[in-house]
Amino acid sequence: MRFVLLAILCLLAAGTVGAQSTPAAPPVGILKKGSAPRVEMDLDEDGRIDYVLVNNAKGLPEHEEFDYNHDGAMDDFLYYDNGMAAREEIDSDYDGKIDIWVHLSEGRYIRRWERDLDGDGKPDKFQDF
Ligand SMILES: [Ca+2]
Ligand SMILES: [Ca+2]
Ligand SMILES: [Ca+2]
Repeated sequence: MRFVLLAILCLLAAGTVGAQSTPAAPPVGILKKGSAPRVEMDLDEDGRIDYVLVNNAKGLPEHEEFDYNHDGAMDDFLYYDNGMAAREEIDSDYDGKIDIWVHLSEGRYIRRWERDLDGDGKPDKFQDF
């Protein structure tokens, strides 16, 4: 479910990067190879950024951020390693502290997850796969 949403967001983000000919697109200069373009989107158009994509110098995704409840604070952070999703950190109760960590292998298989159950920002429970 989350990855379906992610795939949609990736498509949207890719569309934004590709739309360089429209006046609203960022200048071509900051998207050139070797730079680290940052894509910010306001998907619900409330004036607050709710999606961020940062690419590394090779043009591969470095990390993504999502604001799922649209309160202006990011709740889901996805970190990439060599262009593949490696770790996802989620603030599932929107209190500003990460409480779910998901470690991925090969960009999509869940290798391990951790949960913070008492709200101290540190994992208390984990499961390896
Ligand atoms: Ca928004
Ligand atoms: Ca939020
Ligand atoms: Ca939390």
